[in-house]
Amino acid sequence: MRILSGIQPTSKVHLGNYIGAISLWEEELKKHENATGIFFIADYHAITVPHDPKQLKEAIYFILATYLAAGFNPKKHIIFVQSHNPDHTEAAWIIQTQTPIGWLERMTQYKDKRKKLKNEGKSIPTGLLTYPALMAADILLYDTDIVPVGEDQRQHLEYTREIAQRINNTYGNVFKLPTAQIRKFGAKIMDLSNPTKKMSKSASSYKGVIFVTDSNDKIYQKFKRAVTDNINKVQYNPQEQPGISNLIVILSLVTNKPIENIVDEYSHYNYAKFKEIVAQAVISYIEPLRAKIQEYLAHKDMLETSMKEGVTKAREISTPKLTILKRKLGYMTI
Ligand code: AQP
Repeated sequence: MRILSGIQPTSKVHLGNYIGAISLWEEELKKHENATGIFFIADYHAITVPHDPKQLKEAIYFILATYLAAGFNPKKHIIFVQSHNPDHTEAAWIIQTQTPIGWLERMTQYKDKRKKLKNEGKSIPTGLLTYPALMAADILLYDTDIVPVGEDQRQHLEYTREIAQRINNTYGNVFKLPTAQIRKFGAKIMDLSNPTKKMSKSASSYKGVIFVTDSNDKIYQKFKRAVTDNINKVQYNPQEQPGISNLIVILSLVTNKPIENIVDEYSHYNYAKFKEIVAQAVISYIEPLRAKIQEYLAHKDMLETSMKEGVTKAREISTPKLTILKRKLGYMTI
């Protein structure tokens, strides 16, 4: 049983990435005791939008330090940097050639990011369109069973299954079909200052984005200014009270209490007091994690050794799979 997922080093990890994705990886590993976790740093995905080369390396170290701080053991699991394994880009090329272009053009994330770049007067990188083919390669090369992700990746996972099926139908069985694992609550943590928008690394302002590196005071201030409504009742009602409902979901995930219990406990609180409770709970959740990340970042030599060992283990799985794919397509493999 293999559980695979990744994060792009486009900037620091935010609360949405952490409680929407990383904590779900932990839960999945707990559920499937003998599973191998394959967790990578999706650095080739990070250049599908304009990026700063000076910051890429630091962001890669940061994501790796976050994985280790979250408790994923690199001796037991496989933790590596995507660009260290060329099998991904090679398989992605083949997968792209088998993908009807309309399948990629209809992807919501492509349409949203394209619109944003256009509005900023920037050109649209082709990689933004072909990104899902690379993501399919990331997953399919490892005979992955489960892919724990946030809601925004659902469509890419559906495409991954469709293209795997299409290649299997055309060339014979090559790929295992993976299953997406998406949270019922918390699959889409919203921006605190704009609760109808996803909390995102590429937000135009970070007023409503909680980074795991934010100081306690900054976290407190961001929650204090979180946008709510004038209904003035703490209740779970995402349509009419997206801000308060988002805070309820966040509190539920960081305290591991069901939504109903949170609502029962706090329904009589005023918003200012409730925001304080959520801020304190998030600070208690993030503080130890932030300290561990800093400890790992102080030992870059150790992080580099871990990356090297991780990619060796990754290639033991991905290279034979790529060879099978190439043979099925009629290539000579030597
Ligand atoms: N707001 C979110 N709520 C829940 N899950 C989320 N994820 C991202 N945002 C939220 C999940 O985190 C994992 C890693 O995401 P990613 O780094 O691949 O990039 P992304 O999905 O595109 O996230 P961002 O932060 O919005 O990055 P940018 O702005 O660079 O695009 C994924 O499992 C994702 O679903």
